[in-house]
Amino acid sequence: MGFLLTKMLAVFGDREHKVIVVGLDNAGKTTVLYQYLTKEAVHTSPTIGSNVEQITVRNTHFLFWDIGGQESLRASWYSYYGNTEIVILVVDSTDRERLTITKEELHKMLRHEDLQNASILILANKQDMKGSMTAREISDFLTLNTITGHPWHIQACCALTGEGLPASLDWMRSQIITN
Ligand code: G3D
Repeated sequence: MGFLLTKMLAVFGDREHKVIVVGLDNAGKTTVLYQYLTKEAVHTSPTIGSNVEQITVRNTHFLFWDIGGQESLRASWYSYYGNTEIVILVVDSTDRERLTITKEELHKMLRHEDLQNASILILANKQDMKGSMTAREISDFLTLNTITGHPWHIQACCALTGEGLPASLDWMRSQIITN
């Protein structure tokens, strides 16, 4: 089968592209996921364990794994890394105090061998809230400009209204088409 045909089947065919959604508890992971699913904000409860959802965006099938962010669960994030094509790191843009923890978790993930081919999408969530950090501030704090081995993108968003999320899906899809 020709390279082009193989590529087209991968992008537009039945293949599912694994996405893991990580971030500290309360960052908005579940709300983001359900917003992707329903285009409407839903009431959520803290993620326990993992939720898996399939979402199709213009014929590209994503399999989203929503991974719990509580401290006790973060130690097992690595067990979900195999075959991941995209990592979504959801950040609560109002949570200045825990941004250091997010930074450590991010750079630890980037070093993990199972994620060497993954693209990284950072969602600067809760932009609707007063005093939230801008995507630029979060980018500087997380030193995203030092990431050289992975394609990455930061997107400001509000998971409650969905603002910014369509653009994030477009970026994810562009990564699948590029790779
Ligand atoms: P998690 O899955 O990362 O633990 P959740 O986080 O999706 O459960 O969200 C945690 C809380 O943040 C929820 O509030 C949710 O409604 C809220 N939230 C998520 N995204 C946004 C956002 O963009 N803006 C605002 N203002 N709130 C958001 P509750 O009150 O249900 O705990």
